[in-house]
Amino acid sequence: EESIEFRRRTDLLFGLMDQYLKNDVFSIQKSIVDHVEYTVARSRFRFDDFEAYQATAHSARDRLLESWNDTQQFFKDRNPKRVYYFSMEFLMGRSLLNSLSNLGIKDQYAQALKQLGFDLEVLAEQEIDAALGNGGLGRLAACFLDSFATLDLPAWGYGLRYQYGLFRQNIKDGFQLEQPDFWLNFGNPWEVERVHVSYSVKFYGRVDEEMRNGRSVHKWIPGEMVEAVAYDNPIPGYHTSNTINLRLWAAKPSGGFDMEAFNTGDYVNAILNKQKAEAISSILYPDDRSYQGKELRLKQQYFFVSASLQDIVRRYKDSHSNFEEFSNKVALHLNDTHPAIAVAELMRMLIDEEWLEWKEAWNIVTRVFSLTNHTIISESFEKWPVELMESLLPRHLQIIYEINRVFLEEAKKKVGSDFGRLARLSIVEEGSVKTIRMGNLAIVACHSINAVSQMHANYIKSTLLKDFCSIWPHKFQSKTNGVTQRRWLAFGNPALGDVITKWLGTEAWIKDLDIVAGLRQHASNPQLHAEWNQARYQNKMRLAQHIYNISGIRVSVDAMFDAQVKRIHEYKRQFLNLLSIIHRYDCIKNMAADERKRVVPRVCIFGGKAPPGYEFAKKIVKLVHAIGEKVNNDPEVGDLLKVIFIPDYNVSVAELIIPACDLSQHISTPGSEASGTGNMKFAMNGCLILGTLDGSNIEIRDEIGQENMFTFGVVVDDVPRLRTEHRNFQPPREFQRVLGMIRDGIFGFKDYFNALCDAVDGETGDYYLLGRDFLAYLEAQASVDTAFVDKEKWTEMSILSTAGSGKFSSDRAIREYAEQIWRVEPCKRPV
Ligand code: F58
Repeated sequence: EESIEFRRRTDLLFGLMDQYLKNDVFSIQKSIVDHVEYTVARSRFRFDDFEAYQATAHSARDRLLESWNDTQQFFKDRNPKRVYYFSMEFLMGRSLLNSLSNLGIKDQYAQALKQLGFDLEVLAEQEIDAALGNGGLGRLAACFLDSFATLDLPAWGYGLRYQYGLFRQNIKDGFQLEQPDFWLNFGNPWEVERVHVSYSVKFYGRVDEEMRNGRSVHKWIPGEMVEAVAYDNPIPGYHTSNTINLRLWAAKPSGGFDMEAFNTGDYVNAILNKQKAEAISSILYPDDRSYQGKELRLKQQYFFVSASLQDIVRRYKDSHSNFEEFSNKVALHLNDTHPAIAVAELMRMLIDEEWLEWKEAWNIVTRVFSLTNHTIISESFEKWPVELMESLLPRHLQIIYEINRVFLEEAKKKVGSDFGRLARLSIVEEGSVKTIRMGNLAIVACHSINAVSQMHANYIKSTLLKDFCSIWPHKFQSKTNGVTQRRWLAFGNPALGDVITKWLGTEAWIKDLDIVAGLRQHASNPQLHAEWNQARYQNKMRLAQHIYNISGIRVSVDAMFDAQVKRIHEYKRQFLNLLSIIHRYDCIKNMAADERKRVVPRVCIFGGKAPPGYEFAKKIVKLVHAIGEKVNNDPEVGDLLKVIFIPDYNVSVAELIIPACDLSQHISTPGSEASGTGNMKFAMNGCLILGTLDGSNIEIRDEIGQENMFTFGVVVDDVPRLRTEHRNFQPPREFQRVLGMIRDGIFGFKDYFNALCDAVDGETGDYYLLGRDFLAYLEAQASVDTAFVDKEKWTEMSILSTAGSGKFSSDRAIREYAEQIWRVEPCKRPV
């Protein structure tokens, strides 16, 4: 009887949903209008752009969910080895156009909306960016998700659902003001709340030890419990029916906790305490360069790691009765050391909850974990005070001590009694404050640790990771970063994308970027030049309009658009760029009128957020504005030079700027940028690069050719020596002159910028070597000007830039990770 009933229900369900939603224009229109009425609850006859966006997003979401459900079912049936990407940050940006384009239904949506009186591109602007990341690291994670899905890999992302993403940057009188990012205020159609997928996460308390069957058993009695609730974000692949998942955790008060407080009458305080739980997933920490030891950050890290591991172990146990197959079925990747507590948590789960022996558990842990390191600066390695760890995660501290004890024993066999070395290798740092080095913990446990560019790999192997490298050389490798050409070229720059497709005779480059090399054979074709420049011209017009809208400044699209857009940091040397702009201004002012006719007009564009507590960076923001104020209003200068700051740089602003620039600058002091990924986005879009020999600039040069970009400056091997020789170095006259102009108050705010000048010519020494590089930089800038005047040559270089960018697709990067680190294979759902 039961089976008859089951059949009846299945038939009914099958009849009701016998096929996927239809994607013809009429069906799409109907679904949008239905959502206007039933989801947004507006009249189908009257809805504005925002409501139209919401309805369109919900209609797209329906289609994503179909694909998501079936992909997940397919993975479940096939049960392949899966990779889980753990990251504290996912800088996703907007989803509407990306989802529709990946699903291959953008044109139908555009048409459907047009007939309803709406423009899809305009509606897309209504979406608030999902800014759950600071910069390169978070955006890399987002590009990787796109590649996972497109390459059909059985992968999931795991992270935190922050209620406040990265702060919004408002500019008032040229100063940066940070405003909260209320990104969830009007709902988020791109996520699905899974109230039934939730796990308890424990904090504080004590550990009891008892003997059971001759074995000592640890029991963690928590002092606080918080519920982690899953929010799933479907991530569609391009030209595939696979849609993967980004699962983000939100903190909610735990139901079963502290009932006593209610009963003892402390009703109000009990509720207030519960609300505190939600603080865990409330805010993304803005990049403050060095680790700060904030308890809430460690709580965030443990919270998302614990929930994710519980979820993964539960899924594994659905189809396995023991842990023998775990490392053949699961790969866990740590995006930097932020989720490194996962190492101790998985040990704890396997030993205390699954009753494995230490050795068995460690065997599993060391097979499943791998790590990417994204930094060169040792201060960014997180260290947690032992005292904090002992109070928040008492059981984990015990486990970490044991891991360390066993490891140091091993290490002694290799390095003998070189105690200095052992102290550097140790997971525990004995200083005035005893700390746990999360980097060391991760390195000890991971089977693979990778850098993000070749140069980064070489550099850290001989510095930061030297001691580890000497005992475990096989663990270290390099995986050069990449970016998704779908968001950053095909969808973000459709005008140029169409030209590329036409000349290659195929759209296949959207899935296989190496194919763009085929443009090389046409690089000097005048017809291609005309189409190439026409596309780029359109993009420049769009950016010029945006600049006018935000600043009231009209810029000439015939001028060179020169951008430096990225987080603001001393090592990225925005200050060097500003000093050269002052030099240019000074030269123009001192020229005779007929000489000025030979000046190549430039629009210097800056964008980027300064970390809120970083005074130097905040002064840079102000200095850009101060220089702009002076230069942009100088009638003698006119169109020859404009200095523009585009506020609130984020993914969608980047999508507007990158396709429109002629030149982009990546001028960090060699040995300070691990890789950089902005350079790849610009190069792909045919924008020429002015850069130092740092991070992935070097590989870009190798791919697109030295003759197609502009490089300058000191080389990494000389940097340490030059730093020590600072006292004997006399900075060039030109350098001193421009600093003098700032100090003299030519740009106003006299004295306010002294700290910037002191950092490069004061007693402390010019750590980032601006003075050393200044003349070489000016020379490089002069060759940029010369090249720009030769339009044909410039266009050819631009085409060759795109043609040489095949390597910098995140598809290449992810394929390498999958084959060489995770050993996972595609699992493609049939159409
Ligand atoms: C960046 N790191 C590197 N960190 O600086 C950049 O060279 C590289 O291309 C990129 O990673 C991707 O590999 C980075 O963005 C952060 O944002 C940290 C987040 C946590 C707080 C400290 C900064």
